[in-house]
Amino acid sequence: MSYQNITVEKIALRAEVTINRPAALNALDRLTMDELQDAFETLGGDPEVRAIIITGAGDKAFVAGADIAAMASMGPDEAATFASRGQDLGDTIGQLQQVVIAAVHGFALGGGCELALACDIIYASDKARFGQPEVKLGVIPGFGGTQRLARRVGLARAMELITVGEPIGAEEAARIGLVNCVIAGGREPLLEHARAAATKIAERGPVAVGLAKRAVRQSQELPLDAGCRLEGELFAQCFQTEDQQEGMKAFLAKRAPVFTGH
Ligand code: CO8
Repeated sequence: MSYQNITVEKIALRAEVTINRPAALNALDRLTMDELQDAFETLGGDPEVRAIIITGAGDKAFVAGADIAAMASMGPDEAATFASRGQDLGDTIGQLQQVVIAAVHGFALGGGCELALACDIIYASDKARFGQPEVKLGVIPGFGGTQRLARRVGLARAMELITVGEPIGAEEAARIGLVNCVIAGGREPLLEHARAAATKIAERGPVAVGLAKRAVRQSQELPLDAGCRLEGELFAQCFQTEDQQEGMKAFLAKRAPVFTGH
């Protein structure tokens, strides 16, 4: 997989996607969005990839937002197309069987914060800063931020972040539940933490991980009873798999399971 603005590396059942436009603080332009869409669709169909990490290159930013230079001359139609690129990418990440981990070091602003919010797990370095500053530019979040931020941190916090537009640091982001945890020491220790989690996920039953992700995500939109019914159906589906047989046999035989994803 060869791209201009991103790199994709596959190592031992996990993949790392790195947004690589450090001169523009990894801002998302059309090409970068298209490359991300292609990369996630391709990785989604790859049985050799069981967990995916997304991060930003360089020491300053995960992603400093959608590319303001590219957006400046857009009219409403072009803006709608651009936003739907972002929405499609968020949907793709949510629908992948693999868990997607955002490893955020430096700025995650606007579309960058929204990209992280579309992921399943967010780890932050102590130098991470999160924000939705769109109102400072006379626009609103367009990549799911008004929806996913409120669902993750609650209405009050989301309303403040989106209407005041000031960024928050990593510790505050952890305190309000925007990120899973904060890793001290900068980008490398953050990536090591994300890789360790991805490696553990890759050792689990891949069908089970995918169904668990679906159960958690899909039930966010459902009443409790419907969510529990969905969980029951997906739980039963696990019992059609070789991995269920293998996982339980291995436990009873006191050995490590070998999951194949079937
Ligand atoms: N877009 C384009 N270029 C950017 C962006 C950006 N979002 N952010 C930074 N850059 C560029 C700067 O223009 C600068 O370029 P140059 O060196 O050529 O002048 C370079 O990156 C370095 O940036 P700074 O010199 O500004 O670095 P500082 O350390 O002084 O400041 C900041 C860092 C605070 C991050 C600052 O760059 C900043 O405020 N950036 C803009 C942040 C922002 O407003 N983001 C939100 C954008 S709007 C948005 O994301 C809407 C999403 C909805 C649609 C999504 C659909 C996909």
